[in-house]
Amino acid sequence: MNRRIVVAAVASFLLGAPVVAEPQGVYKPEFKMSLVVSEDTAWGRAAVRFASALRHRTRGRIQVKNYFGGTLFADRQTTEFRLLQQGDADFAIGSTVNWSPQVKELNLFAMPFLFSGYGELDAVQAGDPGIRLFKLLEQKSVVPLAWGENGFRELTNAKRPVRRPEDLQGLNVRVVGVPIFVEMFRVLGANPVSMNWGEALIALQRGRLDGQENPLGLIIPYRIWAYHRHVTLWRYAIDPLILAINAKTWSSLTPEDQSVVRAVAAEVMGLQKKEAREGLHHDMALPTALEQQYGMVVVRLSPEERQAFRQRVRPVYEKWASEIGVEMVRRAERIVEDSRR
Ligand code: X2X
Repeated sequence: MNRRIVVAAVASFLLGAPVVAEPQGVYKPEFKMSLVVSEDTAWGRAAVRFASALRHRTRGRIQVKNYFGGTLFADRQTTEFRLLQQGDADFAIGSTVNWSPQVKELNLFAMPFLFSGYGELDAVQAGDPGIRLFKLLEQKSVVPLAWGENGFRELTNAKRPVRRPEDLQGLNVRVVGVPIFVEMFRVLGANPVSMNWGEALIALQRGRLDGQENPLGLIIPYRIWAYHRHVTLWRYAIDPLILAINAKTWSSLTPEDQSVVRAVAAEVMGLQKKEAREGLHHDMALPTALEQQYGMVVVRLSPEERQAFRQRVRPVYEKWASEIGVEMVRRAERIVEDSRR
């Protein structure tokens, strides 16, 4: 071979763009993020922070677009997980309630009156049940990145203060369309109505719902106080969030970008959890703000009153212990007990 050609080939090998260095990830222009709620919640704000921190830290390589208010799913919010599995959503910050039809073990958090404090929840998430749940998601083509929190689900209604199971008799209560909630409200004597959150907001405005159940953090941004005067703090179920990514999208990222995504997810969701748990409205505790600024009547249950509800829904609890897997439920119960001591 002509010497000049060899030199030129070597030079181009050394200088040419493709071989100089491993190219940094070049990705599709938009990664889709699914959310059921608006950006006006701790949950939604986390998505805004996540997108902007990722853009920054990857110098624009990863551009996440947030689809708030369930705009990515044409169907029920209980199919959000499928969207993520199929890659129609690259990311989602989803509620374990909404994902429980596809991952039935996630019903653990909806087990009535199992959790009453955050310490117990953290211990369960950090322990075997939490680790196993994350593995189960991975087996379903979804890579979980971090836990977050919607919060303890409380009850609001337009009719009367609810202190005893009897007080729920005959109330139309909107619930997410998952069986465990429907069964619980039936056992309590209410008429559970399943609908998407978006539909629930319209039904609320039209005065069609006597009651609904959601964490306190959603009552102000969604003006639930304008339709329901009463709120019962009963902590009947906890609603963790999970920030997760579709497995194919995940493997399309360079190892460096995967580490950035993991780190940003942990930071942002740590902050989200903190914000949700602080439960403040302009420096005021949410129950106080709901009472003093929004005119709600807040019912705080005594341990005995809470126990009465717990007793009533026991058959539902037992049924779901076997659906979820008795071993995981008993393990969670033990961790809860231990962390209360
Ligand atoms: O639909 C609800 O109630 C909400 C917003 O809390 C969930 O997505 C589970």
